[in-house]
Amino acid sequence: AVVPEGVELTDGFHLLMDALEMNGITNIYGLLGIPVTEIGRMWQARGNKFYSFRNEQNAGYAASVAGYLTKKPGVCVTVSAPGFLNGLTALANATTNCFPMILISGSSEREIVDLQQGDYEEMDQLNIARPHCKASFRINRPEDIGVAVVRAVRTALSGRPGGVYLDIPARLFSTVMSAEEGKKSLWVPVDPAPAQIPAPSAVQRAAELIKNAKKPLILLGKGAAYAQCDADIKALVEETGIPFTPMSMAKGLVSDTHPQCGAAARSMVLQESDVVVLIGARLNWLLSHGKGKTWGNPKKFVQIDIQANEIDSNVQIHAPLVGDVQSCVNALRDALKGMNKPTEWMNAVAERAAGSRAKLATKLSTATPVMNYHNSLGAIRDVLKNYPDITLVNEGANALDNARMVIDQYLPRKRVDTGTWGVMGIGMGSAAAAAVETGKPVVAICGDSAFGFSAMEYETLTRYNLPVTVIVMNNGGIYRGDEASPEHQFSCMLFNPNTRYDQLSIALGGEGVRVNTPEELAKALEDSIKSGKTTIIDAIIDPAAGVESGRIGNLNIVSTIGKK
Ligand code: OXT
Ligand code: ADP
Ligand code: MG
Repeated sequence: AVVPEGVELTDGFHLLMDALEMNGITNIYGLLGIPVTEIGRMWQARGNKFYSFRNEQNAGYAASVAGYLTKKPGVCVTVSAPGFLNGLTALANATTNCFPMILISGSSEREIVDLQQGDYEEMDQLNIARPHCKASFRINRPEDIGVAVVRAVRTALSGRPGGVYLDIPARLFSTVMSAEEGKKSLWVPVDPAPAQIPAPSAVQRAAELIKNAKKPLILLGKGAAYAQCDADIKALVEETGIPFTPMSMAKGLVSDTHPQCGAAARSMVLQESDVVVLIGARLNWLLSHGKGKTWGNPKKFVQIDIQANEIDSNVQIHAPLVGDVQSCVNALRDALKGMNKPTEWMNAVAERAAGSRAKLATKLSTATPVMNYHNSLGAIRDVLKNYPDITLVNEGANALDNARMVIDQYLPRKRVDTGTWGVMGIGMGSAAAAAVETGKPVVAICGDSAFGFSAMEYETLTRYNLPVTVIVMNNGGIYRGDEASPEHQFSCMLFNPNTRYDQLSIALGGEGVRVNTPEELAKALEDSIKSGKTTIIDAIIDPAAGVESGRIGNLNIVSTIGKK
């Protein structure tokens, strides 16, 4: 539209920033260049934070973790085509994990892209993003920026949270309109993540099933952690006496040391329970699809989920409770008032869990010439016990699975890991976001392979002075560091054994320590947390200590005819 002379102007850049600010966004994670550079500068000039990364994938992981931790969409800004594609991996991962996130990318001009005339970084980003997120929107006019941001926020947050893509053709950023009209085009969505109340009949059905169970089990997933109704969930657990077991990122939602925690009796509770109450956890591969020998006795499921068609995704759900976790949990608490606690079962689970914990404890303190996953993680666990509000970021295979088992979590949303996809590379982006969003220290335990996926982002951590301690579990390879190499070649599973992750830290402006014993590791970790300085601890682990694929070796495919 032509704006009459003398009228105060605004443009696409400013309207976008106004709309984001109005929606409570203060932190943007991203990587700048043509055509989005000015967003970063002007966002900072307004007193907001732009966290500038070295690769968009890591900026995207940071945004998605910010979304998970805060229940507000995390925002990532990237340049066109290649930058967009790097960010898209993180957007897809966010959607897979049900984390709210908005990826905003600059894009090339439509008339050139649509005729495939070879524009600078030409790509049909809108359509490429579409299958990887909840919605993919393009903004064509400055007066639509407000509505687009509102739609993106509401889409990311409502129902099952997830990713949204916002495509902004370069020219729009500098397109002007009247400032007054622009201001009128912005608003904040009312109640963007509305409560969804389960039907009373569904609550009754679930309550009957639970009351009549002999061996009920509550299974907490990261959807329950995301819901931020921690006290209600703890009350459900305690009022009913039902043992619970957390999925990895739900660890600490109710403390791992709670007397009803069945994490250390996992295979027993999955097999022997007769009624399982899933709260914000999907029956996907991580739960063996609800069937097979993991699940032992026949059982009935109650499932609390906001996404109606998640119900019956794999096996029959006898009592679906479709709604938000908080409303469903509180409705169930009401309906279960006065329920008899399953005392015998509670005791049996507690006994098994105590036995497993005691057995594991003996392995955690063993002295070995070289550190293994048990004694190293045991040392870490003893230090972290005293810092319950540190966020633990965790990736790797053995480094992931053993840390999940050994390290207790005491508070909700203090563990961020490889999630639903089991993706390597979430480490440094997640650590950055956790430090920024919580304002508290972060410890990242990473396999040496896992760390490599985002290692250069360590410079991002030192640049912003983030209190992150990265412990690289240096066993010299993927799964193991002692694989035999074929003649005249270096094994495809190994890394250079001379790699010095501690020196990498120093080179990138941080502190670096190399440790060879559990005692040295504990001291280095304690010192690093106390100093608040960005640190890498290069922890030398026995190359023979790991196992192929960690705890999920059963999913690994091997040749049926063997080596030829
Ligand atoms: O009851 P039982 O007896 O069964 O015992 C259970 C619990 O009761 C007990 N337990 C306890 N005992 C005592 N005390 C306590 N406190 C306690 N707590 C629990 O312990 C056992 C186990 O319990 P858990 O862990 O709860 O249960 P379980 O059975 O393991 O649970 C099943 C799962 C599936 C829920 C669980 O295992 C899980 O969450 N797994 C996630 C696995 C995962 O996602 N792995 C990552 C992917 S692996 C692979 O693909 C890798 N890649 C390929 C690649 C990837 N992923 N991404 C990209 C972008 N590119 C490539 C690569 C490259 S891993 C990898 C790198 C690996 O090398 P690194 O160097 O990084 O790492 P290292 O291996 O260290 O070298
Ligand atoms: P985990 O990996 O911990 O088992 P999943 O990511 O598989 O957890 O499952 C999370 C589930 O939680 C998803 O099915 C999602 O729809 C659901 N969810 C997310 N937020 C809410 C909420 N506020 N209320 C109800 N369900 C939710
Ligand atoms: Mg390794």
